[in-house]
Amino acid sequence: MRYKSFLSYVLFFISYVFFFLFIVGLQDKSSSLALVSGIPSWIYLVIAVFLNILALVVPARISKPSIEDKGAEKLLEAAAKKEEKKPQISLVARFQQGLSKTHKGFIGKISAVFSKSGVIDEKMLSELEEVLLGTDIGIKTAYMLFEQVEKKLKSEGIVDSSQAMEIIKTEIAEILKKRENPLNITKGEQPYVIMVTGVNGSGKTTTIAKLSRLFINNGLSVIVAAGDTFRAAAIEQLEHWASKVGADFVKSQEGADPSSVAFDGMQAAIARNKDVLIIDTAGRLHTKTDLMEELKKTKRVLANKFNGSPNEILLVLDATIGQNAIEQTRQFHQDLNITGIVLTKLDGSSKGGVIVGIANEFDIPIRFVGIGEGMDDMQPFNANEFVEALFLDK
Ligand SMILES: Nc1nc2c(ncn2[C@@H]2O[C@H](COP(=O)(O)OP(=O)(O)O)[C@@H](O)[C@H]2O)c(=O)[nH]1
Ligand SMILES: [Mg+2]
Repeated sequence: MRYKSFLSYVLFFISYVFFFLFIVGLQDKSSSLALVSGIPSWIYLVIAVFLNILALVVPARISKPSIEDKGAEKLLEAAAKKEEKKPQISLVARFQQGLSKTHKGFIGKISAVFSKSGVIDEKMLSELEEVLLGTDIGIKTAYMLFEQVEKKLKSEGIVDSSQAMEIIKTEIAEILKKRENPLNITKGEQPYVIMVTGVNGSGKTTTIAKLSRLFINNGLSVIVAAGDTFRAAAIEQLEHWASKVGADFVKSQEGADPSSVAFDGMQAAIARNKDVLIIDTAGRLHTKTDLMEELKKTKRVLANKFNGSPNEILLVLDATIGQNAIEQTRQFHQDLNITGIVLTKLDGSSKGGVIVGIANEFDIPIRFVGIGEGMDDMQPFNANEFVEALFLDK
């Protein structure tokens, strides 16, 4: 039991005892319940009122707010605190810092092979192959990358390991460049509609807040619709972020049909003349077909309203799950025809190499990368910047 509520109950109880004494004193001056004879009964009333006020005020002052069971609130407070504490460093430095774990977990493993001996030979090549297969880029991409690198090393007669590292860097950059295609939104006659999908916890809601902030900073007006109706906390979380970044907000009650929330969002976006509508969606496990059916329905409802809507179906992927993100992409893409990817939590992951596998296996633009929980911790994906930061040995 929490101290705060326990103390309130005790104080309320005592105040009612005094109130009772006041009533008794009014009716029967000689009652044995009057504790001290001669005390006017209004004194009891004063004490009762005083204790009542005390019950309301004192516990709030002496106990810190508890965040044990507050779901969304807990997440939000933690995120806000982290944002406050974050040192003010440049965007590039933050990006490099965000990728430092992946640098160690991916590039570090490759360079460890080369650093054993400066000269490239067959033994080293087979070690390189093995190491690549053990990274998060996925087997298919690992084989392809190895073959390309081996071919180049042999055809160019390269024996120096630092040159070999450059070749790997170039190959990775080539793969990533194909998926560099920033999301450019211009004000149009109808709202630009973005449906945000992904499994629970991948970072959808946070990404929506970051996107809204970015668009608003670019002079676009934004409205968000709380289409994840499975949990009340998810609706609250989005509402909080929307008001924080200055976006309009549309919601329905918990358990409502997500496609109807999307429809309401569309109506509101049109009525309020908003440039961008961003729709949050539920993300229970993608293996449950009903989730995909529901997402497809939302997509249909949007398309029925305007041809070509939704303009963008973003898939939010959590970099910490490594290779599983490749399988998630496959499943979501198969059902929904994903038009853009956001890779989040690169800052907390050494498995960010998966981005290379996703870029190689799917013809889907990587729109943004998330490098933290704060509102500015997301950047449009730029292959060169990404590769430079990834290979940076700090
Ligand atoms: N470190 C880090 N955490 C993130 C990032 N994006 C989201 N998160 C955190 O991941 C958790 C789940 O995010 P949320 O947006 O609620 O996921 P959703 O269930 O897909 O809507 C929250 O604690 C977020 O603060 C990121 O880029 N980096
Ligand atoms: Mg969410």
